[in-house]
Amino acid sequence: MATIQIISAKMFHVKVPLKKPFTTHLQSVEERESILIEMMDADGTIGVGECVAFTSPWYTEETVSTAWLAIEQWLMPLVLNETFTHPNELDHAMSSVKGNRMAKASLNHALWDIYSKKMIQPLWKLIGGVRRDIEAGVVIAENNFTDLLTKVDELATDGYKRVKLKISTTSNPTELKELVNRFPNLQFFADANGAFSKDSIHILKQYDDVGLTLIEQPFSEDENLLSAQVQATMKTPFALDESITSYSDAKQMNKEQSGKIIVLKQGRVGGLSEALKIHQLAMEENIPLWIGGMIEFGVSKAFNAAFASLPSIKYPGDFSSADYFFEQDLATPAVQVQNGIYSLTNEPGVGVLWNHELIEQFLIKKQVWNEKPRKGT
Ligand code: OSB
Ligand code: MG
Repeated sequence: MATIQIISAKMFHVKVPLKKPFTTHLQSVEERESILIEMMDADGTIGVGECVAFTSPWYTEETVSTAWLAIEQWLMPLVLNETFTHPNELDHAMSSVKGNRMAKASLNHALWDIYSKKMIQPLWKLIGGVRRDIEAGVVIAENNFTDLLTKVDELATDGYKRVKLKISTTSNPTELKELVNRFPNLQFFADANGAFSKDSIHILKQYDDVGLTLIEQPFSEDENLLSAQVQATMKTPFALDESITSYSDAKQMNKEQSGKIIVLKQGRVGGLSEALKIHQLAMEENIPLWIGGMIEFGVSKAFNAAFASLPSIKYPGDFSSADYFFEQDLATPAVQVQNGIYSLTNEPGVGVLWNHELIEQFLIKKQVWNEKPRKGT
């Protein structure tokens, strides 16, 4: 059994420009601000985490500022100088803090990384992964049809297995159908980020004949009953993203059939421990899962990829190469998608570390706890 005593930690607030803006009907992301976590245990084992909250609350309520505050004031004090034998014990300790799931996930991840290093196993094997090669999909935020065609063609040539497009009430289902027909070997997903409402159901229904594998989060996260009513009338399965913040939400989705598939994002559900509970449910109830992205750096991506090795993951996730959104990744080694495949590490742990030289270049602020490991205390 591993005994982990966290003796020091570091937290970095960084801001990195995107190669080009990522635009949805809700927000245009031009720079990615994130919180990066590093923890060390008494033996000197280092664990990494990444908080995927955005600068403003356009996707979920949490932001970089609220997550920083939550980690500094309430969460890190529950970790520092404490001893754990398993990462799930930290979740139990953190249950005294409501919500703040993305903040919690970043600490949960750092502890899982340390735990799997101490167990001398790659994280994906430790959690029960069954495959080392992960099929990669990619998200396109272009909406001009000619640009879309060029981009999809380029990505298909790169070997990506699946393309996800952002849609809203003003997108064009006829054009989308033409696009889908031109690439018979690619799977297409459409993500609405909750753009539809009871007044636009007739528009959503036009997407049923497009040939999409699934439609992601058609309605807002507080319209799950409406989602169930409309899902019953459409053949294209809905995959819920924003609606699923916990195991309990996943269970409810399955009972009410507000969606048929879950987009798993560990940050959104509070970390790997909660995500594994959802995976267990998915196994029992035969719910297909796939892994969503958050325009994240390599640490979050590596946790996503480890999760994607589990048996209930049925579709390619949002796994773009490290250089898709950014000039350089802040994690090392950078994620390499080759011919549409991301291959998992055989190293113990999650398999990546933060690149401190690069972090320095993009740093806004940092917080350090017990920098010098205390020996003999
Ligand atoms: O809704 O899936 C989403 C990016 C940021 C916030 C929300 C979402 C997204 C994406 C995935 O669509 C982008 C990626 O590949 O990282
Ligand atoms: Mg989504």
